[in-house]
Amino acid sequence: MVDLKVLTQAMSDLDEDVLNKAIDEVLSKDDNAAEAQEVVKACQQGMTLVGERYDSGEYFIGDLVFAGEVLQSVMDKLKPALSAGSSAKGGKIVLATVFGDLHDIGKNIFRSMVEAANFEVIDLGINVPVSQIVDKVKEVNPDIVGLSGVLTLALDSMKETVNALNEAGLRNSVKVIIGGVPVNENVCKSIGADAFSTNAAEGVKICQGWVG
Ligand code: B12
Repeated sequence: MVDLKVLTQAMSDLDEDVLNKAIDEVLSKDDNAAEAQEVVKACQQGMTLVGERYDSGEYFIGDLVFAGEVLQSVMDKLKPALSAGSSAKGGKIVLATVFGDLHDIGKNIFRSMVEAANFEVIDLGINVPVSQIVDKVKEVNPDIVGLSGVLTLALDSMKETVNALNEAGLRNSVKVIIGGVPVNENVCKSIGADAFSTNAAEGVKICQGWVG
């Protein structure tokens, strides 16, 4: 097992060499799906430290953008190992970072993990207008709509999206899951979503439960 504390620190330090070495070690092993999941968790904790170093003034915007790229490349490398752990058939998800919000690191982690669980993901990107999400749901008839956001104002966009799905008569044909730092049970209820998660792996489990 790779040292997860070292990985968390390496993510926090944006040290690609250490990260790549550890990931190569995981990928060189057979039956590595569980360890790959642990690596994702460790890197996510490292990302929280990156956020703290930004808040304290040690890191700047450029470091945050770079951190997002590093984490995405970790996810890309680990994807084959993560998918090897899942043989169950997934469903179809329309996924978006909601209107007004440009943060997509968490959305992309969720996308990588849910794709690894054999779901088909139609990722609409960031800052996605409500009407675009509704139109895509009409067009592709997904099982699930996943809404991501980390800004407080993203919660309003999530609510507007759920309302618009209702008005378009589509709400009962999809499950809605919301994710990102500001979501919690109360928010989930007030938005009218079916589930929430601040953890991508847990979100994947919820989605798997829905498509059975
Ligand atoms: C990285 C970052 C940025 C990067 C974003 C790069 C990118 N490509 O995403 C950049 C530099 C561009 C940025 C910009 C801004 N940011 Co910023 N940013 C952050 C930071 C440091 C980390 C966020 C992050 O990526 N976390 C790591 C990911 C992995 O966590 P996550 O998103 O929660 O995702 C996990 C789960 O929630 C879940 N999940 C996520 N989505 C989904 C979806 C589904 C369906 C499911 C099931 C699960 C799920 O899975 C993920 C993995 O487990 C936070 C501070 C912090 N400490 O959090 C501030 C923060 C979010 N930013 C903030 C702000 C204010 C801004 C700016 C407005 C700054 C400015 N003045 O310009 C702009 C935003 C512009 C906009 N309209 O969006 C504030 C938000 C305050 C608020 N309450 O609204 C924060 C909290 C910083 C702060 N302390 O003030 N930011």
